[in-house]
Amino acid sequence: MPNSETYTIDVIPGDGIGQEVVPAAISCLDEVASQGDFSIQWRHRAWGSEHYHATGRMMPEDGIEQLSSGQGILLGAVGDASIPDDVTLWGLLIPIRREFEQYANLRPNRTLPGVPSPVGDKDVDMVIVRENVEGEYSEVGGRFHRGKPDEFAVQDAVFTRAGIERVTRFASELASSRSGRLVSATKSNGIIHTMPFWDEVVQETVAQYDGVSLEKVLVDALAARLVLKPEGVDVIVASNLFGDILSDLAAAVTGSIGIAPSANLNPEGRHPSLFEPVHGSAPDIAGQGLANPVAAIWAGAMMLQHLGQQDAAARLERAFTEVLAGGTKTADLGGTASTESFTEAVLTSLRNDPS
Ligand code: GGG
Repeated sequence: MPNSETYTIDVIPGDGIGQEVVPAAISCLDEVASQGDFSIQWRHRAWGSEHYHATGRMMPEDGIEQLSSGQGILLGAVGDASIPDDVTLWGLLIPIRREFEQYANLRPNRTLPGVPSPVGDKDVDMVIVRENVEGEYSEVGGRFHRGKPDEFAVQDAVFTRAGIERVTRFASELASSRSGRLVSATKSNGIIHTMPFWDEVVQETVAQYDGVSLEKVLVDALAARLVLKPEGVDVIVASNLFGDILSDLAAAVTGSIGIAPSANLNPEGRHPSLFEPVHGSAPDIAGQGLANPVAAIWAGAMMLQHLGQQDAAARLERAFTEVLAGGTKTADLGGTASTESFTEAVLTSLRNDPS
């Protein structure tokens, strides 16, 4: 993609610390853009829980239509104690993922210099590919006999052949560009319909990729392995729920959920993709300047990569890595830096990067 391009990006800081980490990411992205001779036109969307209290909706009725003309979306966090979590998530993030067919949720996890793992000296460099639009996150089901002693709830997971195939193709291509090793998270010993189907379709799909080996691992055993022996795990393909849980776990193993980014990709480029930190709104620390902006900045770097600005993405990753390695860290990593002072340090590092 040529330089001197202007990208139109929708920005939804959302709730809690989203309001703090997104401005931090924007200032780093603007800086790296000015150095790379491209620019970003931000379309600010004040959507989220405050919007819900004012209008009864997390985003306007035509929110998806408004976003559809942009080239990407940068999101902070959703979740507020005053609104049920299913309302916040299903009112904003999940419809965006689904309407824009962002079926591949890429979640990298890497040990960074200066960031110790809470479970000892680990050398982690893995990517979790989370199926992002179906599976356990399903609207099929219901609550019955409400308020009665025999009340019950049913939730049906929905797995489609096409859905499993496309995310597995994505993960296989990624594995092929890395070590060639792909792990599939399953639970086909206990979940007797959907998970054997998942295993079968994953296996058939991976077989089409020469040089990609497949290891099928029960998700509980995989969780233990990510804590005890994460070295050697490279690319993981997982269902919506398993991928969500494993990626928080992997983030914690590499030091903090405050450093984990994610890209919700529509790989065919028919719709905008969405970039966000893995973490949520963290109401316990919101508004205090304590939030770690690394995950949001790193998500911004993933957005640049997706837009074809590889050099700028690499500069940005180098900058926050250098700052962490130099010992400037927020409280979640045992440091004393505020969101603002950490971001200033990244901006200084960017300005001093001669390349
Ligand atoms: N950074 C976006 C955010 O707030 N995520 C919180 C969350 O609970 N997400 C659930 C999910 O990704 O399925």
